[in-house]
Amino acid sequence: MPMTRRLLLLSGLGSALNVGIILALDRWRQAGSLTGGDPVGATAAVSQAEVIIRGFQYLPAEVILKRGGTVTFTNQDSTPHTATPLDGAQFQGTGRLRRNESKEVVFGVAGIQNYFCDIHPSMVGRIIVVE
Ligand SMILES: [Cu+2]
Repeated sequence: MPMTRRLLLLSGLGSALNVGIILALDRWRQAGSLTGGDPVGATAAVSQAEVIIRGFQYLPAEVILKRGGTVTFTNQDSTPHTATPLDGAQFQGTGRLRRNESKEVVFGVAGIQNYFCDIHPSMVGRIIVVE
């Protein structure tokens, strides 16, 4: 039955293409927004991370952290900045960091913890806390 076989082949190709597209999208998303490793999952998660504040930006703007891990925020700008919980994020903000000041913050709650600078609200970042 050549016709059936061809249909099966086509539908097989279709799903292979779909998988390819999904993988490509994941890679694209990863390249655009994440620091590296798997887009989700504990393999990419670290227990300690550094976020540098420089040029009115959080570098990196996104960190994948194990629950209970710590992030050290350091301000390298001459202007003061903060990392303040946004959208109900659950962690203790840094308060005002002056030039070359650092603050270590513990992230004890899993989930996407968004933050911003309450002096310059267009500055935003996020810590993705995983189990
Ligand atoms: Cu700021």
